[in-house]
Amino acid sequence: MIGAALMMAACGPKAVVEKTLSEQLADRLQTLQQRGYMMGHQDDPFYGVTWDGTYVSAEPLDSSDVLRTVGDYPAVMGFDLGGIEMGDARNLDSVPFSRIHDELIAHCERGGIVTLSWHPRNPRTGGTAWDVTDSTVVRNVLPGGEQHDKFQTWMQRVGDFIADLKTSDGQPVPVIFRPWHENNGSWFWWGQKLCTDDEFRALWNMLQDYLRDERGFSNLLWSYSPNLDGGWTEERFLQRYPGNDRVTLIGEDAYQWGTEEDFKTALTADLDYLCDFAKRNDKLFAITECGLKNMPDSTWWTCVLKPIMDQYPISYFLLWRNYREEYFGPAPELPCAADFRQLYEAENTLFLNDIKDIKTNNK
Ligand code: BMA
Repeated sequence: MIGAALMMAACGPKAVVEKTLSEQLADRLQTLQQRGYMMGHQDDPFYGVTWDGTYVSAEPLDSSDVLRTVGDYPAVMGFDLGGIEMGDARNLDSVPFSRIHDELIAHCERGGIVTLSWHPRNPRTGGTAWDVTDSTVVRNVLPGGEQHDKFQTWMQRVGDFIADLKTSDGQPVPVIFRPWHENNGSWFWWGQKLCTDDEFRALWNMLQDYLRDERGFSNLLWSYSPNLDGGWTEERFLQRYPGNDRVTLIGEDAYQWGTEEDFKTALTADLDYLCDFAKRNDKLFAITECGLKNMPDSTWWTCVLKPIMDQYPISYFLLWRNYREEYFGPAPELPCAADFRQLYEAENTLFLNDIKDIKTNNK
């Protein structure tokens, strides 16, 4: 699906066609999608509903609420870089970056797939990513803006973290990279009402040009994921879409915050549009974040989410983190555990053991 990078062999008459790591990952995702959709979980190995492997110790506990519930790891693990831009030792959720580095590589080495998001601080006010008090932030980090130099340092720190993501044999780890997410909402400083469409695209391009071209990272598979909208039209979606040459996977973050009916209606409408867009444009599609906070409905996965997902070609869905007061995934102690086991048993839901025979290079 994705054009191969042509590389001439140093010697010999034949041209050797070699795919970049991100192209190989895209092929792997395509192949796996024939089997079903993968289950993903944010911050899976760091902490859970009843345990904490982050604050107590920087040492891995080899735990995971998904593993504890069904006996297998998620196929996809998500991690967040928020705080790396400040040079912090821990991310915005107190996970040491050294652990993020180690667990990300460990998951890749055990045959899993990894995705990185980034909730950078507000470079103008010093507040969090959610500080939307100033609508000139994006303009100011672009070239010529007051915060541009500072933001270059921030991008460099992201780049340095990515440069270190190598397996024990020195191979870079392929990563689904998902910056500037939920940009159609206005709760992040890069959101809909906080910058113009052109400013948003310039922000996307600046980061991508830096990481992809200047730093030369060909292991990043770029993912564009706005938030659940319920009313996508081609015109609306394309407003901020960075372009087919800049994106390999599209998706959206889809939480149920209101009623089940409203969620089902909105998600179905969105998947109708987005999956069609993905097909027409040769893109992968994923539900890049999702969940029902603290799971008041113990059959939500099999009665609400799964019946919808079953109707579409979806690469993966990623449940958000299991933090004590705010959890979106399963745990054996929760009433939703039985339902999650049913989800796990389904033929078309893929966990780590269902995907590890297909390697990134499809060997
Ligand atoms: C949000 C919440 C926050 C968290 C952030 C980054 O959705 O879970 O508590 O800090 O994601 O992980």
